[in-house]
Amino acid sequence: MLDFSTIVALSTHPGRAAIALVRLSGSTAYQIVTALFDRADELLQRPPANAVTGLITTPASGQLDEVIITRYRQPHSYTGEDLVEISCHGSTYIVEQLLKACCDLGARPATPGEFTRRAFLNDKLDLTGAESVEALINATTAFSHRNALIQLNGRLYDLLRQMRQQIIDLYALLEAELDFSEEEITHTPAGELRQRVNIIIRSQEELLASYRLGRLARGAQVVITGPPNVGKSTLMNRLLREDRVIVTPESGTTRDAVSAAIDIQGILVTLWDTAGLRDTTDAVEQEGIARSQRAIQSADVVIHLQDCQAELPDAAATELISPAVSVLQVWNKYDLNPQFTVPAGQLAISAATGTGIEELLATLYETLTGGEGLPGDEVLLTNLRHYQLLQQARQHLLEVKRELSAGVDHSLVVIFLRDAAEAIGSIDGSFDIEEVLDGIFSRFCIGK
Ligand SMILES: Nc1nc2c(ncn2[C@@H]2O[C@H](COP(=O)(O)OP(=O)(O)OP(=O)(O)O)[C@@H](O)[C@H]2O)c(=O)[nH]1
Ligand SMILES: [Mg+2]
Repeated sequence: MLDFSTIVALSTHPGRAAIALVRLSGSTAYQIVTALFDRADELLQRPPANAVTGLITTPASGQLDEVIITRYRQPHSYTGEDLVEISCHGSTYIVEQLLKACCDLGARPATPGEFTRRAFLNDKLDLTGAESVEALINATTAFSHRNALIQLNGRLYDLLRQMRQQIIDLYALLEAELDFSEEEITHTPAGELRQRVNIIIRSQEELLASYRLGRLARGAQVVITGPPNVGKSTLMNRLLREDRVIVTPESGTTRDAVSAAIDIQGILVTLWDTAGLRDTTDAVEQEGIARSQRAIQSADVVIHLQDCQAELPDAAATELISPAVSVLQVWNKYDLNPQFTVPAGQLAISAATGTGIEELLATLYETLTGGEGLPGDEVLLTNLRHYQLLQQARQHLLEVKRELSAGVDHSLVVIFLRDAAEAIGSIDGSFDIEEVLDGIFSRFCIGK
């Protein structure tokens, strides 16, 4: 059951800070503030979205803080409900006392995402908008920020709406034709129907293909692997530009898979330094190697590092890497063997001196983006849920196409069209197809 009781939460980061923001949303939000705030009368008399400074006093703490309160009136608030934002000083004691006082007056602590969930339930945001808020909050690079903003601005929503409308128009047309015999109205030729379906499938495929780059908005996993002592940890430190992981002349120094993030031209890359792969009886090292193997299996790109002084190429890592993963073959310690002939399509570097590192970063970027680089301004699919639902919609339209080619009646075609429209509707949360169809049929004028 939906619970619309008044909720309260700290919206800024927990912990000591100059300012903290506490939000209250729901039908009793004004009442609660009235009980705590000395200038509540003025707050409620002024037009909404005006800030009022005053004192908060709670039964448990007495006078608590000087705060600034802004109130928003439903439906013109983030949640669509009466909403109050209290900016207090960012002391953990003040925040704790304020939250407690609100709860004593009948509010309950909000669950994660509940303010945005209410915004969705009150039609302030569609699902893609709600998800973009989360993506925007988590954006740490220019690329993830750009994608979240495009989605927040509703451009993905508009694209999906348009696609779904084309499907519904087709559905409405065929549904209407099913009700009439050949003599009563002229039926649309199958060739024309197929063409309309093809146009929609093409736009779906274009959007689906954008996921290849769009998924990078969530970041990428890059694993450094190779035999012991080839300089994996030295390379990790070089790429991070800090002395993060332990480097020694001993083999088997790194025992655990260690990760850290870097920004490569807007892509958040999580780098993994791993234990060198070799046969060992040491239990800790064996566990480290098992972790290396798991990291390799979930990698987007593997940097397979080898020592360019080695007599034989390393086979241990090669066996582990799935053919689906991109591998960069990189030869390290080039400073110790400058005569080394670099095989075509591979790289030679010196993690110790920095030679070849810029080239490695450029190659990494190129590999991650499939040589295309990051796009300028177009809408990309960044979310696996969206990708899967759009893929489902495409499958349904392929069935529509098959049915149309088989030339039988259209009773199955309308079912598949409906499924396709529902799959797309599930992306933005507007899956109530009946409502949309009501609107369409009311515009139809077929006289019966
Ligand atoms: N001359 C030279 N020495 C390097 C280079 N890269 C690493 N080394 C040295 O090689 C030794 C091993 O380096 P690590 O980075 O610990 O190697 P690793 O691959 O992490 O080794 P394990 O963790 O044991 O698997 C250290 O003494 C490094 O200083 C390089 O490019 N040139
Ligand atoms: Mg190491």
